Amino acid sequence: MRFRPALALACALSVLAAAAGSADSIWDYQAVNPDGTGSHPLVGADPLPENRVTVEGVALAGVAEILNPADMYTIFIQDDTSRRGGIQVWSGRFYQGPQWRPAEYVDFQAGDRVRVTGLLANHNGKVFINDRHSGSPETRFTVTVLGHVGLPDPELIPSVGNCNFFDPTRRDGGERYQTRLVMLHGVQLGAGNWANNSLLTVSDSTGSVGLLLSRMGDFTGNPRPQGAISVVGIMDQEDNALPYHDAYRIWVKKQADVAAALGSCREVQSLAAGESVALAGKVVSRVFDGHFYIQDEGRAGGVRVVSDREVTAGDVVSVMGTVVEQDGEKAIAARYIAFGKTRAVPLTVGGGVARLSGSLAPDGLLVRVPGTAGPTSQGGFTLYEDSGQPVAVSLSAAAAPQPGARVAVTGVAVRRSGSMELEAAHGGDLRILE
Ligand SMILES: [Ca+2]
Repeated sequence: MRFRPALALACALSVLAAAAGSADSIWDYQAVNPDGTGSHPLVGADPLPENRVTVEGVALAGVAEILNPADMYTIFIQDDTSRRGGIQVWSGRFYQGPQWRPAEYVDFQAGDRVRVTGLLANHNGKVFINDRHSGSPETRFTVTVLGHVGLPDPELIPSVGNCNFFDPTRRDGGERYQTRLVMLHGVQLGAGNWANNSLLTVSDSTGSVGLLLSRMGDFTGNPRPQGAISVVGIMDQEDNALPYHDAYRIWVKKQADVAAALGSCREVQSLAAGESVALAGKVVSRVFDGHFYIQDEGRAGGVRVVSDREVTAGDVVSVMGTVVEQDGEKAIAARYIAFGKTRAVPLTVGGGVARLSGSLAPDGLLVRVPGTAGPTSQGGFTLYEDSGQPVAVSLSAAAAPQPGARVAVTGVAVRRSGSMELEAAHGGDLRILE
């Protein structure tokens, strides 16, 4: 057969294209089994050159912002080409001995775009890249700083109940946000020391989740926040027993990433300059050079935001920053702006939904209803509300609770054939009450 260079080139290109097209994303590497371990075939694969993966993204913290670089090296990488996916990279001095730190583990800053090539492994609910706890150069990962793009905008998590449970489909829950920069607004701080390396909790009406203060942070000696707070940090999981369904936490870098959570824009006017504050789900009204205005959706008030971020009238944003005075008015100098989301906390209907009708009926609304589990049925169960009335609950991806269990069901209230039903999306919508 005659050699046909054009065809050979075309074949080579198509092979290359196929290889490029099949390159998996960080999100693909993070896919989970029902027990929370990684399901990608390269997770835990033999330490061979062909089993190494290459990922790129933005470092969410600098080399000395989270763990002590004298003992550990870690990068939290967020996929900046997609709205989903992040991966941690980790090595410890203990396993590397006197070679610490190997030359491959270079310095980097928060906001640097990095490329890492290495081996995937499971770690307590995360698929990460590590050196397999070996000092061998063959298992080391390599890190390249590609440039500096700055931190991504955090993503507002609608409520604690959206991030404190395991959803293997990753449409919601901790896996949806894992190893990405996130914001929680309007949460209460639980018990525990306000100090570096302290693990606390934050909660709202939908549940609680961990809050880990960075070992290398500036929390020790700074005042413990009071009242409702807003936090920006890295969504993380550290569950030391299978199944890896629990122990989600927001890993916060600095005191400045925690602020008083305000409800309305107007509240800024009564605060002193220098206070850290946050507002969630506000509407951009007008944009000027170096600042813009946001207002409450109900138009109760508005406030200036000092920021060069590109926004457009009508954008919904959440803002965290410091109260300043500018041109004679109180404003927020933005440290973070989260785009396009608002808080979506279910309406708690303590007396039940079955009795509500007409203009009071919460048709199509997300509600949270406490009650007692009754008999299971095809695709769901009956909930006996505290009023004594039965309501059908449909579960698309969760097992029904034991009859007699005290539960709170979150779901969309829908009217079918004249009676109200609750449609729950996932296991996080079903909480057993103590
Ligand atoms: Ca996980």
